[in-house]
Amino acid sequence: MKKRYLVTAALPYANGPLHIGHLAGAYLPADIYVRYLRLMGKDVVFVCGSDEHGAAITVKARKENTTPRAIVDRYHEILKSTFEKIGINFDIYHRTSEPIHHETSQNFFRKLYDSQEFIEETTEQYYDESVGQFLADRYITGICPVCANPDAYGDQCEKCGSTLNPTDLKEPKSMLSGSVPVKRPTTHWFLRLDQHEAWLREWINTGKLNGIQLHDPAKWKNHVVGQCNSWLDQGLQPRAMTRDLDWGVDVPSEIPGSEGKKLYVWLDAPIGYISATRQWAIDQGKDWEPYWKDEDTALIHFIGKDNIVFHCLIFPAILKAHGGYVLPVNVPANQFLNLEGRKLSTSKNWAVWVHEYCEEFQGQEDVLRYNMIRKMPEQSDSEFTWKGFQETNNNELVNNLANFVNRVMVLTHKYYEGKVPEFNAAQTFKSGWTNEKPVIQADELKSMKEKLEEMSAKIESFNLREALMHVMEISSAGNALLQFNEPWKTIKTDPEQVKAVMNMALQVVATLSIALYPFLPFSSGRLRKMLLLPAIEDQGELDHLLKSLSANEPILAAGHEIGEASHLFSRIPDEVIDQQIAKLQATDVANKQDSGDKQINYQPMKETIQFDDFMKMDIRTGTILEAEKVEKSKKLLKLKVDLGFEQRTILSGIAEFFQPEEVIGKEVVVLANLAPRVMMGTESQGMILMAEDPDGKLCFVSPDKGWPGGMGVR
Ligand code: B3M
Ligand code: ZN
Repeated sequence: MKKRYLVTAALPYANGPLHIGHLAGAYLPADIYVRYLRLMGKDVVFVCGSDEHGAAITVKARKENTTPRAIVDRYHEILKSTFEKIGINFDIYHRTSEPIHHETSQNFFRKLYDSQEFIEETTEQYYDESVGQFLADRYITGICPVCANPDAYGDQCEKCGSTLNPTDLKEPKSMLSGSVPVKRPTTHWFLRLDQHEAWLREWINTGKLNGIQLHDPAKWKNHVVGQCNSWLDQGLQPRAMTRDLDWGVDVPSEIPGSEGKKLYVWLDAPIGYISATRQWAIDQGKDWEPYWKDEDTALIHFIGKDNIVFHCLIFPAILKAHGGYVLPVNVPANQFLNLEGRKLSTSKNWAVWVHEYCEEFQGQEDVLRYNMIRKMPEQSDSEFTWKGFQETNNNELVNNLANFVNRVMVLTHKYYEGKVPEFNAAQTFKSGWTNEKPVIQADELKSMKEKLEEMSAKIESFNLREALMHVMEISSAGNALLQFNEPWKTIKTDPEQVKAVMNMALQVVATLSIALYPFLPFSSGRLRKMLLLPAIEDQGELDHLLKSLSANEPILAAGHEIGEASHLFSRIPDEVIDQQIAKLQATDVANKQDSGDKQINYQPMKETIQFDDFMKMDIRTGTILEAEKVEKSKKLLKLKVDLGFEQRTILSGIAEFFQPEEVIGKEVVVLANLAPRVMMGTESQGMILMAEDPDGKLCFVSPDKGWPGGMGVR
């Protein structure tokens, strides 16, 4: 392990509040990791802040008819207080509009300029003559060349996800005035990314730079390395590091041609991590430089998957070009969280807003944290549903954790007047881990220590969901300890054994009060209070606990007095969940009204059929293995579908709605005994079932993920 850690979480744009996708993507994983490092007694600085530049901000200001300054001031405050409420414990939450950040990023620019890392190039860019302004990529809309979406942006099509250049768009329009933009020459500074390609490729894939091992590539997530390599394989091109804008960090004025030019937001934003660290050091009377410059620092960036190339290729290239800075040892990016079957969307208000949650579910911050970890999109996209939220709370937090803690508290007060009972080390009882008889307390402490070590290993490899499950296993073992030994029955017949069992159960609660801290800090705090233990102070408490357990020392001494029991979690009733679902449905209705389709034209019902008619259909689950366009057909895709027991070729009329590469791997439902039919020269051996909306738009009807193929549907 390294001597010190600098952990960063992506700087959120100060153009909107925080939603659960942000939380699950970057902030919660970073917070868990940092809390864990502190429990292990490590030297850590955890920085974040608002990203207050770029088109994200100016577009929002224009929409709301106000200034960028007003927008960032408003959302910076909302973001900052939301992080506090949900327990994300940054050492500093900074802002890129602060003078210290402008200075830091200008110094970077100067250094790169002086060391000839830039080439100056004049290119043609879109210019809006009616407003007299060059157009940022986000200010140009037009038809997507890939999927024909009429509202694609100059940098990206949000419908098909393609990365675009403004000049790729068909029929481009300026968002500022609606007029057709013209091309005009403009000069910018481009970072020679092409010259950094070779070392980046080696560093990403082997962890080596100039023969020195800087990181272990086996610890990087596959999808992160995969995304980097796919960029590298396309060849890195010089990338403009400046923009024609009036909001952002000025290009240093002594540089000829700097007038009207601002730093590209993706140059200034990551440098924001450095400015934040500098400000933290000033506030704390510390030295910031070792955290960025000493080889014995582990720099770790927590981000969402849409930020991978910036943190794994472009920012490392900037750091290396500048010289003197460490490179990240890992960038454990997460994938995306979806909400009730759809992509989270700030503009469509399809989100659970964290500040609203904190208002409506006061005191239940950890329920959201727990759910976010259970659904954390660590390796692939995942999904949040309100029903799932309720079930997880009721089945896991209430039935397992809260029940266990409550039973231990109540019984300790009932039998021992709230004092940890003495126990005779030779007393045996049934193990909560295996139900084997007999064990002594030392065995149970050892099992618990092993679980904590598994938890640590999972956190260190960024498998936070599994890490939390290990903590919950400790709670389950505590429950089982009580269930197997039934102290409420044996209290009359074998009081000495009950003392041993209850003493052990209290050790489990005390252990949980530390092990839960990274994940559920509020509950950890409540547990510490209940046990009358000092609050966690980030002083290596877990490290000490592991040492005590290794030495077979109990955590709570016999005779220690505990406090009152209070409820950790309570059941969430249906009404609360229904309300949240209704809120989302209202959003949906509002969105539909906005887009004009006020009246839905439902298809008339077909005539009634008998059960036997239905039973004639052989409907099966399957998975699409291959997909290709059918020559000369606009509608058909040719699919190879795995039905488990055999593979079928099926022609499906979905080509207008899906690209072949989108449907590969899709789990589908197939009408399998439909008579084969030849279309465009190919025999189609079945039909994929799709849902159709009034406009004829199609969507898949899919079984649950991982459901086996070939299973009957009825
Ligand atoms: N603000 C993009 C985002 O919020 C950007 C991250 C900056 S991290 C240096 O997804
Ligand atoms: Zn598109």
